[in-house]
Amino acid sequence: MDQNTIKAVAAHFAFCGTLANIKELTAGNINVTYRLTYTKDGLPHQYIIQRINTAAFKDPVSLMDNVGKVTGHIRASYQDDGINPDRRVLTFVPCDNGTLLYQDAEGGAWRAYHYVDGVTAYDQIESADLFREAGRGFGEFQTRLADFPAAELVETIPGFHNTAWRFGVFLKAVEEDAAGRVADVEKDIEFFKEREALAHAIVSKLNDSDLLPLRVTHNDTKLNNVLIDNETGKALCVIDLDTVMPGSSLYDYGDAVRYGACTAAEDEPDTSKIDFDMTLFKAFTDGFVSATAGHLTDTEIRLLPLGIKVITYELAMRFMTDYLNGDVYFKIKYAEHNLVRARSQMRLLEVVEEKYGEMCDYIEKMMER
Ligand code: GN1
Ligand code: MG
Repeated sequence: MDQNTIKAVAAHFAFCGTLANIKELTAGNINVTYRLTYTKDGLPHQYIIQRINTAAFKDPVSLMDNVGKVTGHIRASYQDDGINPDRRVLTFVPCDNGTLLYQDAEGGAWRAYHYVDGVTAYDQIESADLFREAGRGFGEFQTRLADFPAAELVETIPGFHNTAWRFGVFLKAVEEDAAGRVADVEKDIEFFKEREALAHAIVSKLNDSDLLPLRVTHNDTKLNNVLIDNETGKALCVIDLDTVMPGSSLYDYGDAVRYGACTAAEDEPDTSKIDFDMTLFKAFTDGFVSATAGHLTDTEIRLLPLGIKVITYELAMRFMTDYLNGDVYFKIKYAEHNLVRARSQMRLLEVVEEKYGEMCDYIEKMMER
């Protein structure tokens, strides 16, 4: 997007000072993100401005309504505990229509928030301690939202972690073969069909609230969505709140471990580099379970490793579905990017399957303690 477009959009938000710099941040697969630096009286003020992908998020008004409510709830919860919330929760900037959402003449949907300084959003794990902190951060996020009235939230992407529904969408993509790619990936398609049971493993239990309650969850717990304080090494703030909606704690836990305990990038083309680090698994589990203490049921804790398997299966299948559909959902950096992503997650799932028993043993021992 050209700088003049960004400048024109930025003019609608209540930013402080004069715009001095625009930098695109490319980590996300869905929205388009820029960091803006303003200056006033020689001091910098930094903001993030994002164009919401309205192909993925069809109702940006409700989305920002969710985000406003959730951040308000978390802010109040820190204040009640006597903790300054400023670096603990995102602070959104209103625009000139008085809401948190600006819609441009072309239908683009924009929002902005204060950039949190002195923190790092890690793309890769650097130590077990860091991953334990990430676990604590995501666990605390869920705990702070435990008393949030779920009925007030709109489902921003209906069926987002309904793996059974996603399996149906995958089968439809195979049947339609929109991009003419099915013939080349028959074996990959079989991989998902053989494992269909995984598609139902969590959603079939989710209706039983004593076993697996529906909670307000984050639903996109990649490591770079928790900001770590550079000085203390502690998890400070959970970001990317677009998919906060009713869900299962197993998906939040599972998605974070899927991403963080893997020894290679999510889109690593050389699948021989893909392994699953049990030390990191243990560290994250300790952090997450300690920060959700008293909130998770015994069944949820016992099923945590299932969350890793199911979300890895789900994401591999989503990448494969998008490949079959002709790359219409995830941003891609090269032609076969979605296929590479799918195969890397499929390899990861195989490794997770091998280590599954060991993970369950760890959880059982943890529960005896
Ligand atoms: C997308 O854009 P980002 O990185 O926040 C996707 C997640 C996937 C992730 C995989 C709304 O998240 O579900 O796990 O890519 N978000 C959406 O990298 O589909
Ligand atoms: Mg996201």
